[in-house]
Amino acid sequence: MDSNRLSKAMQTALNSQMNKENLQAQIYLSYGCWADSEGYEGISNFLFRHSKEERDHMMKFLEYILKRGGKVAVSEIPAPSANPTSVNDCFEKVFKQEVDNTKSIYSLVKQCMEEEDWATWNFMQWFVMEQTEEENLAIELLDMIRVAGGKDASHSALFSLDKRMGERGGDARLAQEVTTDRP
Ligand code: OFO
Repeated sequence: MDSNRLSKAMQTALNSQMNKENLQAQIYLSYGCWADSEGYEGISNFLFRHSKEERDHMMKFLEYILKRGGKVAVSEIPAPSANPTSVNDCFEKVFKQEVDNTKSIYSLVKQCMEEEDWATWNFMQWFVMEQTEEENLAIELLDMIRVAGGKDASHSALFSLDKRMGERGGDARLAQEVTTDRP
């Protein structure tokens, strides 16, 4: 008897989003290494923490697929996109990535509605809220770099910004609440 409560198309879409979250984690990891090698310890720390949050998102998808009796397909992760060329570029890239991920989440929600898969629709609402928080966070980063002088930010402005980033607590509130034990 087939106990898989996900349609084939939904299972594929959830797996694809799961792997996308994993790619997001790799991208933040890679940017974190870039920031550290440029001497921005605070920004690097922020990006590493965010990488961990993206991995938790991946686990959240993984556990949901299993819970619904579906099959998880962990795929290879493409190489992360090119490293940033500056802090300004880094924050712009973070913003674009988050907006791109929001589009994927919305498309999954649309699919839930079309299939009338209300369990998955309900599960996806957490991600809708989370993406709003992550976009807000990315906008905040863009504001911070704009105030620091954008592309032409001075060394001392970047130094202060890095220090502030190092002093920040966790990132998005919802993401902090997720752990692999408590997805
Ligand atoms: Fe997974 O939240 Fe950002 O992308």
